[in-house]
Amino acid sequence: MFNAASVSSSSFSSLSSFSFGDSPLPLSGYGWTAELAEQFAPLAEAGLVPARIVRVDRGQCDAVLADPETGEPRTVRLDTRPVGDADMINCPCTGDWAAVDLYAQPMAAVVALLPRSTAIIRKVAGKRSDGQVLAANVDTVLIAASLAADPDLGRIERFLALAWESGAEPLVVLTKADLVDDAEFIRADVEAIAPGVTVLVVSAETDEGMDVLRACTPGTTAVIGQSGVGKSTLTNALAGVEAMAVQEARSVDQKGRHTTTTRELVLLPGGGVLIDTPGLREVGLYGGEGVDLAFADIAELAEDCRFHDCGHHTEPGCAVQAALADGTLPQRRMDSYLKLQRENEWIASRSDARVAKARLNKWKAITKSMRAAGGPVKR
Ligand SMILES: Nc1nc2c(ncn2[C@@H]2O[C@H](COP(=O)(O)OP(=O)(O)OP(=O)(O)O)[C@@H](O)[C@H]2O)c(=O)[nH]1
Ligand SMILES: [Mg+2]
Ligand SMILES: [Zn+2]
Repeated sequence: MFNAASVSSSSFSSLSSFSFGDSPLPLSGYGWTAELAEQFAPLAEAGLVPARIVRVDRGQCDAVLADPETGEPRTVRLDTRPVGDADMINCPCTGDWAAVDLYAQPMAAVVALLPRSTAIIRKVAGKRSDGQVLAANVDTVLIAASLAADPDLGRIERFLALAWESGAEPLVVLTKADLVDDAEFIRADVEAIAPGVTVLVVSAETDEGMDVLRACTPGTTAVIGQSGVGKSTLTNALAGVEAMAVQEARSVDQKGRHTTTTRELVLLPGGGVLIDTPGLREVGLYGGEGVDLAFADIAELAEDCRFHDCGHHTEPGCAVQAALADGTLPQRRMDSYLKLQRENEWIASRSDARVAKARLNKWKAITKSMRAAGGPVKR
């Protein structure tokens, strides 16, 4: 662990002469770029150093930064409390780029986060409408589903909407190919519900398809999916080390045991990093365009509807209804689309309500303080 207090101030004087614009960038293996360095420049001038968060715990995190003495990446423990009381969406998350104050007391601390290029955000479980960030600054969202069970197409569609919404590129990986004979059929079924998305068949057990997968994961990849589908096994296979604990062999129907409990970023030997995540039971959508991107086939059909604002119900000349009637668009997929769309509308209405309420509270606070000060209250 890095202990800021034990490092003499002279060793940090080299920081000012440490240019991230130079090549090679010390954290480039973790995704640091010249653009990020440019964005970070004012913070560097203020004496802060950049670090990538690899794991978050309560009030603290592990992050990788360039050792001020050697320039080599090293993992340090940081206090996240200075930024921790932000709302759930803005609090530090695995994959975030942080600005670190190495001299903070009682320990080195994250004092700011760089704006995220992408973020996987789901609605938290239950009736609340808050969002939770699963991973930040991700280039590829790897959706893992097991071939050992019947593919749950609706769930994969939901994951795809979540992935598209993040701004990253989705990739579907069907795992445990060694356990089935008809992987190709299942792959075709999944491909049909994932327009524009690559669907791979792999086995971490036999190494089938793993080379292709390796080639598909440059930059930052986040693995999401249900518990037990083999996310951590894939992570270990790609990382080439036992970075993550995997589930002990168990019967397939034994539910409710999650092996991975934290989101963790690991370095891949061929370049890039991978974020393993705990199994997702509830995957609520948090609004946005993700659904339309995941159902691009329906959007494309809708372009041929006679009416521009067709609701695809009983309108004459509806191309979507025609596709449902002739079977080119399965009713199951249409129902799935409508369900996710309704969910998004609910979230949107809740978010608007939340924003309106926040505004109202702010107004109340202002008028209250003005009254207290005896000033005029304008309406
Ligand atoms: N036969 C076979 N078993 C696999 C394969 N990949 C994973 N498994 C097994 O599937 C089980 C679950 O694997 P994990 O990697 O722990 O699953 P996970 O998705 O990380 O699960 P959570 O951390 O709970 O979300 C383990 O017993 C693995 O050994 C595979 O390619 N073939
Ligand atoms: Mg796991
Ligand atoms: Zn229509």
